[in-house]
Amino acid sequence: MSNTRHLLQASALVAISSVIVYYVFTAFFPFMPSASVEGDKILVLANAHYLVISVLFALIIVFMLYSILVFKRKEGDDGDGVYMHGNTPLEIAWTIMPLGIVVFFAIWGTNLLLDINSSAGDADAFVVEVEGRKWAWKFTYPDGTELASLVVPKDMPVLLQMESADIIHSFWIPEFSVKQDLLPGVKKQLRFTPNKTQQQIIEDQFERTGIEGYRPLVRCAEICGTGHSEMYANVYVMNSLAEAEAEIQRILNDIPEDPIARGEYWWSAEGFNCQSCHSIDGSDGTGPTWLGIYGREELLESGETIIADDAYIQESIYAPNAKIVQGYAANVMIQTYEQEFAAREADLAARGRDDVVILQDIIEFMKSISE
Ligand code: HEC
Ligand SMILES: [Cu+2]
Repeated sequence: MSNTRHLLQASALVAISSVIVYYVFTAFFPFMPSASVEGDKILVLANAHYLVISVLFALIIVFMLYSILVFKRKEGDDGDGVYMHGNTPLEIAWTIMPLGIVVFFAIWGTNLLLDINSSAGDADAFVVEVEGRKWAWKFTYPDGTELASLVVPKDMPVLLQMESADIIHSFWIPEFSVKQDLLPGVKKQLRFTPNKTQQQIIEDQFERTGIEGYRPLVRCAEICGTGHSEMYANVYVMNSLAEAEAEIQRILNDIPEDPIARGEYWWSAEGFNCQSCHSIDGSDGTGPTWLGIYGREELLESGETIIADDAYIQESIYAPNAKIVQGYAANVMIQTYEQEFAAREADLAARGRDDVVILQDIIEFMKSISE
């Protein structure tokens, strides 16, 4: 067989293998379906990477196997191989081509990053202030409402003004593809334009994984301590700005009527995420379990014991460092709940719900799991 025939044959095999490798890659490692304008652009770039990776993989494997199988030593052939010193055109080609590809991707990637981080649309953006802390997210909306969930409109640029209250956290919603670290004392921005509603995101995921009950979440992508895996928040993508504003009001007002259930709501990730440190099933966490807490005899760091009554619980929440439970650390629990409860109660009172006292709800809930 002539050299040209070999080359043509091997090239055809590379082409076929590339396609197969690409399909196997994308079947085994499918991308998260994108739900933002930025995510769509990033997916095109990521897909191009997959393509190049597939061709390179096929190129190496096919030429290697082809050489091993086709140029195998024939029976009785004891001669030396052809002596080759090098092949200058080939060497130039395999230097220039990869360099070209890498430079091409570098330019593409840089432009995309500049485009995604561009502040050009900020004037029309829906601005949300984000605070990350151990271990919860807090979102403050343009009208001042504070919530533990992120609500954004579809087809409108969203600008997040983000800061951490304690250590480094990282804001990540996988379906929007963008991610940004939050640093204490530094405002960081993150921009994205959602182009799918929450319902569409859920349907996409169901189609991809067959798993029911998926919901889009903000996650923390920086290992930030024991409660790291509990540091999440619900994401609601609404059809329009008006719907987003209505949804913020709905979430704010949509709290359980029964004080015990409401106490549990405040404990959960939708409320103040006390659950990231306090269990209600008796298991130990960063803080003591709430199971059986009401009326419990607590041994304090000071060596005293105290009965957990209303006054002690109130002090433990509003001034966490006043008394430290033995075996637990001071300065871990958030110190600002008094103000945060007051702010939430004011938001509720402004909408006619002046009956809600968060501290009382929490105590009622604690009593209900202390029988
Ligand atoms: C970042 C972790 C963390 C979060 C979040 C947190 N706590 Fe705590 N909490 C602690 C730690 C640690 C202690 C034990 C040290 C101490 O006594 O301050 C504690 C102690 C307490 C105690 C006293 C417990 C006892 O057994 O005597 C109460 C009550 C309490 N927390 C309520 C809350 C409430 C209510 C919330 C949510 C609004 C909350 N905590 C959120 C870490 C946390
Ligand atoms: Cu975190």
